[in-house]
Amino acid sequence: LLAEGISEDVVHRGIGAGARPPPLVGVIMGSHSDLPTMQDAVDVLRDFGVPYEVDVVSAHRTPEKLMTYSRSAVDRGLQVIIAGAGGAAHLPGMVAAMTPLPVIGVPIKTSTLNGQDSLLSIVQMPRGVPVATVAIGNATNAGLLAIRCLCASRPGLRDRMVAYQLDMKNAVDGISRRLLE
Ligand code: RP5
Repeated sequence: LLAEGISEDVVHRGIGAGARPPPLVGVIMGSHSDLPTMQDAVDVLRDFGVPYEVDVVSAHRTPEKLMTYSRSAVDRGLQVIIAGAGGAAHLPGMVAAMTPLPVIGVPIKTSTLNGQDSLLSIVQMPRGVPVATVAIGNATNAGLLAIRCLCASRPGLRDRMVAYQLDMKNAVDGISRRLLE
């Protein structure tokens, strides 16, 4: 990944590597070209102090890697997977088919169809194989939703989410006050 121009800051794997805790959230994407969008999910996880890993896994170009990644996710300690893909965006659905973990899909905006293709590919899953789909390009919400999944059994993390929500409320209140002045 580093050779492909993805910063060391983003590649945060360290599975059992000592200093860093093992990742709880896996952030994957179909192509390096998805990183500018997916970086927002990474930023949210980092801001909340949630250990994560980042990798490029393509349903079409690296199908064997997709299978290995999905099948090993539970044993590696992952609890949520965020998967971004564009166009014929099969990645999130294929991952969901091969793991019991919650999968959050991020439809990447495309130049030809503005991401409508990605959205429909990801959201129209068959009954029994859910993918939680966020809005086109909204990897921030994917990060926040992953944290909300983890919140159920982590009171400290839940407190941070409540603080985040309060910050948003205060920001809106501040704007309203200024408008009324
Ligand atoms: C998808 O194809 C990727 O998720 C990406 O959004 C899209 C285009 O990939 P590149 O041709 O830019 O590598 O699989």
